[in-house]
Amino acid sequence: MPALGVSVLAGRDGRTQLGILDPGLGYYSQVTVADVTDDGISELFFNDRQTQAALRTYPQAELLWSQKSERISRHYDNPLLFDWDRDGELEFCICRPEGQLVVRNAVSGEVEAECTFPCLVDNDAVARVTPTIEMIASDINGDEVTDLLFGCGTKLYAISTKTDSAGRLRLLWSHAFTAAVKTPVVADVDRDGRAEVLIPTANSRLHCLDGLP
Ligand SMILES: [Ca+2]
Ligand SMILES: [Ca+2]
Ligand SMILES: [Ca+2]
Ligand SMILES: [Ca+2]
Repeated sequence: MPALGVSVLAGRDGRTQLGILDPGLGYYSQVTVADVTDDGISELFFNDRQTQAALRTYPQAELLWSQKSERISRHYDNPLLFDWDRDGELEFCICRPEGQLVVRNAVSGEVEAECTFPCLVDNDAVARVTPTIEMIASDINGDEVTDLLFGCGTKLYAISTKTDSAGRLRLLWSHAFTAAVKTPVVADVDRDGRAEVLIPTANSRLHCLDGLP
């Protein structure tokens, strides 16, 4: 079982509690934790530019699975976990630079689905939407299907994970800003029971959009 280059620090004083190093594996990404094996212990997920991996952290650090074959977007490297097929279990999702969403089984790492992002006409050019910032998952229109929100340059896109017969994801809406958008959050800020999207932009503004189209 190969080791990972991981250090886990204690929250109380920042001392290293768990440190494993394998210089051959260049994991460098944001991490996410979730208990996907239902044993009460969280697993740690990586989404490096060339490697996706899940790590057990207790009672000892070891690899749950690792996949090195995907070439993913260099802009988007947060490990995104959400219940893709609404069966109560989380899936691990990544983006490919050619505009594809790859859905992996979070326990085994196996690919469960590959979907295509919608094509959009922008300035008379047809292009696939590809995130340039971290994507988040949330049901913003209340239809109990998880939606994906991400920025691409100065535009924010909301995409349903419901696919059509060709495996394409459906655009819910997009919104253009005058400056580059950063990672949004979803919250019911006016307490009307419906989600809003809060999104910062590079011109030091915070915008609030209705989650519904
Ligand atoms: Ca677990
Ligand atoms: Ca699931
Ligand atoms: Ca939805
Ligand atoms: Ca609201």
